[in-house]
Amino acid sequence: MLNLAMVMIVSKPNKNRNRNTAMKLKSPEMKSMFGGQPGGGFFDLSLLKPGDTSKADIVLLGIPSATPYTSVGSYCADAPDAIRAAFGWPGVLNHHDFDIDGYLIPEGIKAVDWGNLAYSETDFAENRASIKSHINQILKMSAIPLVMGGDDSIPIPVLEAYREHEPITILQLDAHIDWRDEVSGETMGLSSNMRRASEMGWVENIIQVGARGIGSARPQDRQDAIDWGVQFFPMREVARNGIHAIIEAIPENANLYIALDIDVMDPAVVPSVIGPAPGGFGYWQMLEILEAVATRAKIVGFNLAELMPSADVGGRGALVAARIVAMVLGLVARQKSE
Ligand SMILES: [Mn+2]
Repeated sequence: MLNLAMVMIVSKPNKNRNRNTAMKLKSPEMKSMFGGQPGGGFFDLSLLKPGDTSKADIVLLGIPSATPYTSVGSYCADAPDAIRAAFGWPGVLNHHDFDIDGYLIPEGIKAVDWGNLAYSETDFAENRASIKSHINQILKMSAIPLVMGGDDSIPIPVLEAYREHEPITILQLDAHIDWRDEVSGETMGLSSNMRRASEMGWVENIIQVGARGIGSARPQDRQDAIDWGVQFFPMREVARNGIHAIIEAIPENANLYIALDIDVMDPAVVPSVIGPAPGGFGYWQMLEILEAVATRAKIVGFNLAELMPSADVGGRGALVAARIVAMVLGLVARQKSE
């Protein structure tokens, strides 16, 4: 009774005050303070069209959808734009980046943003063909593609594009191993990407980091991966032993493709995913991995998948995703300038 009375006494005036301030409160953004990003691409890079033929060292590409499961549709289609909107304003690339200790993109390196690929909600084979041909165009320009997905079906057609190029090693960062052969008859969906990759003759090694919890794999899926030669670093092991063994597992000077499902991050850091799993990476741990990887191997491609803006909390997940893409951009730019 006493508690209830206290609640009633304090809650009534507070309620009114909250309502009044809520009406007056505005929510300004940093990028508004410094000039917004009208028409700008990721981190205010030049925003071009997919397939633009101007020479670049690094091409960012938004791929909203590839082969969505029809049960859920293209639930990550808004992610590329959410990632672009999360950070950046005119001139920010002229600032000192404290996470990489210098300009994010060293002078002399040209990175561009191709915007988003068009996609169909019904013709998934057409989506895959378009993705493959655009990535192939980037590779033929001797540029490095950095892909902003989209659900995790996107790596399948992206990896297809490496067929005519040097053999690759894949570093998958994901709470889930994605070795299902099919789901409801769909073999090209988000739960099958590493199995499909394993069937590509130009994929030499697969290293999978971050698997955790339950719901990532059936025992036979995991066994098939081990029989193929996958080196697993489940999250429990990484939490206990650190990242050194992961880096050692990557062949030196390998052509490394990084397939990152943002659910590899802890849900407290990135809440905006369809399958949150407790116990994931923090921001600094992810940076340590990416930086160490960049000293070991040549990054030939990258994708970030599975950010679901509709489940985001105050844009927090999109902001972390944007910083991860930015760090990969910075690391690849440094490799290009060497
Ligand atoms: Mn996943």
